[in-house]
Amino acid sequence: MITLSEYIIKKQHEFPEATGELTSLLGSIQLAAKVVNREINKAGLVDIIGTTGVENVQGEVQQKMDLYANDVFKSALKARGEVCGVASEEEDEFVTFDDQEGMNNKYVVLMDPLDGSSNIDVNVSVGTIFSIYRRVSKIGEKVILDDFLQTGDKQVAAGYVIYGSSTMLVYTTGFGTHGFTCDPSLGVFYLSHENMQIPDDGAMYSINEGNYLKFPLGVKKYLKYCQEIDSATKRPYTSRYIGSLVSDVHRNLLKGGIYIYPSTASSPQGKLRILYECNPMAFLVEQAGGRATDGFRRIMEIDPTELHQRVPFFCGSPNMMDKVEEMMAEFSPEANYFQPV
Ligand code: AMP
Ligand code: P6P
Repeated sequence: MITLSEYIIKKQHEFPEATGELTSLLGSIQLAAKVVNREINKAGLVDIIGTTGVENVQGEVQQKMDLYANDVFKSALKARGEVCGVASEEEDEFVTFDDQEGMNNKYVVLMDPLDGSSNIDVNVSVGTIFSIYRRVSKIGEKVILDDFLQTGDKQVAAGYVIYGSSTMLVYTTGFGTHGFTCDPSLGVFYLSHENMQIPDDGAMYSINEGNYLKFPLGVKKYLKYCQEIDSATKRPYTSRYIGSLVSDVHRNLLKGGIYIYPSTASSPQGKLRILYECNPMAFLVEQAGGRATDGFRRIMEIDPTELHQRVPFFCGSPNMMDKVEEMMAEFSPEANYFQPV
């Protein structure tokens, strides 16, 4: 039973030149995850559920847990002293660690500190998503926006924490996707899912079908395909949608499946943010043998232009991705994306 900390250090030794900065950074994320996990597990007992009444830059009402998780991860990252800046779903602008120590660091972190947090009040799984890059600006100077606006294939590491029936931390540094389960009696993450591999095929699809009328034509055609009766291809598939990206993708990673948050007529760019939701999840799923696109383009090749930029997000088993993209390609992007309600 190898712990997460032991595993991270073991992997560091495969890089003789490594200084230990990434190891230390990953350790600070692990610590923050344990602190957030402790509060989530008693959210009903302390005044930390419900909303703050404040809207974030996304126009979404911030949950008290959103802000709590955001502060815990920011503080852990700053205290550990390995990053020069942080971007977060809960922060309008990126956060600069502008003391000299901070400016001398070479990594930046982007995060969704608590994804799906509206589920907290109803005791449904939520998650944290993180993405780590090397800065592109000069070490010793303040971090700049370009340090965050990098394509997903430049990620050094990415991962998520799922606060579910058990708490897991799943991460990749480009050499496979690996899952660690927390033993709550010790507060220690142990390796439980080494080198996760998503099944090539699945029989489960995750999408908010309430938006059906606004979906692109290609998505509508794919949903009908999923619902047709064809025992040879295990259809009709099962519809499973938790309203928590981390939970839906984690289940699909293990069982096979596809998660789709497409553009809709009212939200042409979809809902999910490329930098701290889609890119890290795409990295993890690709490292597990799956695929992630916007229906046409590989997510990790899309050049981001804004910190909170949204993209349509299709992610999952490769054969299911092939099928939905085949149907998306039958329609022009205009017909696909701006189909009147
Ligand atoms: P560092 O000097 O600690 O910033 O590490 C330099 C590079 O080595 C990192 O950007 C990674 O590409 C790799 N590396 C270092 N430590 C680890 C680790 N614990 N796990 C995976 N890759 C690592
Ligand atoms: P909808 C949570 O707000 C989230 O960002 C993802 O975790 C989740 O999959 C999606 O949005 C749910 O959005 O519009 O279906 O409620």
